[in-house]
Amino acid sequence: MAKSFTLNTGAQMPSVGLGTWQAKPGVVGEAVAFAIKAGYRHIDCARIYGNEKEIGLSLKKLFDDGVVKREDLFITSKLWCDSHDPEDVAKEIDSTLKDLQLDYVDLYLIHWPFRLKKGSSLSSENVIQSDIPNTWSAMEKLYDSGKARAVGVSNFSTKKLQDLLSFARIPPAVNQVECHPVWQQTKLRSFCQSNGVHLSAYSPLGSPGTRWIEGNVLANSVITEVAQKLGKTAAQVALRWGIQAGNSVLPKSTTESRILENFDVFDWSIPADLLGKFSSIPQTRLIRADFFVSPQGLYKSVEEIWDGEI
Ligand code: NDP
Ligand code: 1BO
Repeated sequence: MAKSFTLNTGAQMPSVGLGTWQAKPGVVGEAVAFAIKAGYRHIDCARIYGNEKEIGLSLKKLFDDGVVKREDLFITSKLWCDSHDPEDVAKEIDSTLKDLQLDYVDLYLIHWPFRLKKGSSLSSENVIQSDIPNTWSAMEKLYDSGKARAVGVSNFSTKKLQDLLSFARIPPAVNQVECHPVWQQTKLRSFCQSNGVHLSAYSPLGSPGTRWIEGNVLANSVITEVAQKLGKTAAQVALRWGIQAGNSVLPKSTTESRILENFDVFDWSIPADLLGKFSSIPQTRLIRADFFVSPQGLYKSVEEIWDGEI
């Protein structure tokens, strides 16, 4: 069930993609190769992750060795916050394509709806006013050029997505956001579904390796109880919940056994009686994006960042 989802472009997006944020140099290329040999066909990248060059080398070897064809893969990358100016949008995708050694990406996303001064670090003092209509227009040109076969956004609240849909010539195909059983995005998911925007779930395991995140999704008692009943791991249950909710899921791992485990989510499902239990889980956003917020800055609270969806 749901090995892929159909985007509003007509393209098929495989429902499980390998995440690559914090996948370290020296291991990310091996992880990508291992995942593709295990059957993954979707890799989630971003320029800011600093590892696209190594991923590109790995992809080239897989193509050269005949392991997989380019057209059978779904590759995503993202425009970083310091490159929202239209002239930078075109340059940034060219750098990504050069590093990934590709002619096109299957999906290119505005990574965050917030803008940083050119060349500056991710810190609230570097945040400047966004101009999403202007940036989106440059994204549409990438779609027109064929360098991005679909364009979309990431970390857009329902309000920001609604605003974008009101002026977009090409509607976003995807909104990639935090989503897992402890942050289910019920309102945003329903809005996405009604407007033909696919919700892609980042941190689908709750990002357990990220130091500054508070909370342990995989230890949640509903998830562990369902896992025990079904003879699956907590990670598999979290991923399967996401797919059954209609989301693609992007688990990151550079550990071979976990890469296999996270892909073993297709020939079983969570039955309706157990699925119902997920609605009782208290909800908490884990990636709050405090790094864009300061009392003296453009955005003064986390509530403001997410338009109250917190
Ligand atoms: P995940 O929820 O995918 O968790 C990744 C962590 O879980 C790693 O520490 C990994 O360790 C560990 N892990 C993986 N599989 C298992 C398993 N089966 N059991 C137990 N632990 C496991 O977090 P991410 O935050 O990385 O999100 C996934 C991807 O989503 C990112 O890599 C990125 O591609 C994307 N993303 C996008 C964002 C955006 O702003 N658009 C923000 C955040 C993420 P190990 O590798 O050691 O196995
Ligand atoms: C700041 C976190 C970005 C990961 O995609």
